[in-house]
Amino acid sequence: MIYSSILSNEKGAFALLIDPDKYNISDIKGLAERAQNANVDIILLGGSLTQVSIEKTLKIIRQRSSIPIILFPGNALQFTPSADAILFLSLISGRNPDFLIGNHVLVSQALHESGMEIIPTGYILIESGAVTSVQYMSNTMPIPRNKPDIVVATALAGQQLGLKSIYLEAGSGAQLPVPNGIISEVRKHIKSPIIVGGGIRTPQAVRDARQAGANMVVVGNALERDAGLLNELVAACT
Ligand code: 1GP
Repeated sequence: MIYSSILSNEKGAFALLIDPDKYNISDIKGLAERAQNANVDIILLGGSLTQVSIEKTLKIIRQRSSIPIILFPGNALQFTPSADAILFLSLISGRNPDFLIGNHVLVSQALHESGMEIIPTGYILIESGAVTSVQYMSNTMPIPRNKPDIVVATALAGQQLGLKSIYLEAGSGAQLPVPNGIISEVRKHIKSPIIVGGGIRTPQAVRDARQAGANMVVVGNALERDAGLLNELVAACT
């Protein structure tokens, strides 16, 4: 089980986010091999808006690496039964029913039949500068970055609803990552694993997120720009 073996582990987990639309096929092959050699813990697959097939991308990754692949779907169209697990995201910082229950209903039967591991996750968007793709596509308002009390209350409500992890999200390519103060406040109140991503570009930012209490740190955009950063980013996630 990915949840118990990786996500709730005391050791930090490093997740590489692959948005299929951001790479060409030969880049995906190279990145998967690089991730395998760098001991990346998890590959997250998905994006706010994907035109390229998730299934096709997943198969290419599988040919080059044995790293568990978790779906990180922007919507129900991104479901494919061949992944190892799915972050079943409820966008609890927002008030858009499509991302709280609508997409879930659309995919529930196929997900049930797949037998895939499901990781119910409270997805919390934090304001990070400019409007992000996830904010625009989900038509939800992120929580202001100077309101840790609202983030904590939202995370607590997610835990009380039975969600098994909390994802603090600044948005892909965010100008500013989730503030460390917010991560540490949530950590004080939440027993569930905390995933942090969005705008993390340096080993120091990975270390900061871990020290503040993140169980898993997600990086995508920085590696789209320079895949050569991968080894040092993974090494920082201890
Ligand atoms: C986005 O949290 C992820 O959903 C990763 O963000 O692409 O900015 O690393 P970046």
